[in-house]
Amino acid sequence: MHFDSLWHNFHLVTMESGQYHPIYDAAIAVCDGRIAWIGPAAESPKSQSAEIYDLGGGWVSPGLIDCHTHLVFAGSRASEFEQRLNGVSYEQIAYQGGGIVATVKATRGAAIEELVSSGNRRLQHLLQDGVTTVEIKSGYGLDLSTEKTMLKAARLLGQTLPVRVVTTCLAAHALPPEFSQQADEYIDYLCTEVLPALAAEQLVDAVDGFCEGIGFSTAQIQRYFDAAKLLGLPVKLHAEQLSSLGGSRLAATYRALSADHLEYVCEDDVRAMANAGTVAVLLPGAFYTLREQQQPAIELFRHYRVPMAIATDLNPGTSPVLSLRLMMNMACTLFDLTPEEALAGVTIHAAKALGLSSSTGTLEVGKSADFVCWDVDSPGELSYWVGGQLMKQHIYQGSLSR
Ligand code: DI6
Ligand code: FE
Repeated sequence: MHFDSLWHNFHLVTMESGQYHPIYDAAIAVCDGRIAWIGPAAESPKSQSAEIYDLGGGWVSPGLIDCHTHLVFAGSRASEFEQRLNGVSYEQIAYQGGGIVATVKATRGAAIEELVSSGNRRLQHLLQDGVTTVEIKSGYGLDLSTEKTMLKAARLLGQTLPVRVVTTCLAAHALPPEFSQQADEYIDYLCTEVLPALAAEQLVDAVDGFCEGIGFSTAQIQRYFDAAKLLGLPVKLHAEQLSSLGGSRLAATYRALSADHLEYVCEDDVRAMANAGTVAVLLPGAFYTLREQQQPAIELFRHYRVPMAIATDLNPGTSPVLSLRLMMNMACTLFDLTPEEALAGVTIHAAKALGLSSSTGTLEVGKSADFVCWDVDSPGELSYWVGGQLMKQHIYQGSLSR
């Protein structure tokens, strides 16, 4: 059997079918960046020419997948956090030009190099925490040229760092000032100009919107999704975050990859998601930052077998989160997921939420050799420890990155 490298001296979890499926004293053989063989080290294949890597103990998991981030943006909203905790109200902050509008303004004024370098700094934190695949959304440009720049910045990050970057166009995120009071006209502009132009340059892997009272209505999202469908692009949706509008049900009718947030989801929504194979993406960082009280309906997702993914939602307003492992912990503590469900949520189910089930998310022969070796004595510790640096080695497409 031919292979390029053989990795050994660890236990591993494959996460096949969303369960640990542990293999003790395991080994992985890699050929052309993919897993060529996996099993107990005692049975591992031999090759004269292969490079041998001893990982020095610990547990190996599939590389983690952060399937929902807004990590490309300019400016900072840290001062708003300080202001709010010093008693300044949201309304006053918005009146002073703060909030999402502030990020749009800063992002429109930024050169692509600036977006790449600040995005790079944030992405480094995720990599330190075991991420080998990340989704990055646009949505702070809200005009064709800036949305394009954001997506190009995201693609550049994927070309320079040891991580697979999946891009999402989130042009229906908020209403830009030049379309004030004209949400329908803005949606027309997205459908006729923005989406076709971005798709033509192959900058978009999926299309996302913000379906909310303070975002866009289901009727507006429907038109936007129709335009995405015509271009052959898969969709996903920020839905049921602050109120129950039926966005997740609508997304399911488009066979959406995922519906995200979902604190206010109802049983009909969950049933529709189950029938469509739509993944529920849980974002405990936004739940925590907003001090939300309403919990997503975990029991319903379990009952209808809707796969649950977990992501950071890394964004400057509602989720300034730089650790996916912290989100696993919060999903357990705040939403009652088990550590095994939490790990499935950042591996196999997150891969499904990105349409990448055939290439990553589990440790199986034929999949990309994306894996992480952790300094832990059991896989449940990945959800147990709060903070700290547990990653020992990061392997992306069969190469050791750190
Ligand atoms: N939901 C949110 O809570 C954020 N975006 C979204 O779709 C807000 C993003 C921000 O405040 O910058
Ligand atoms: Fe988001």
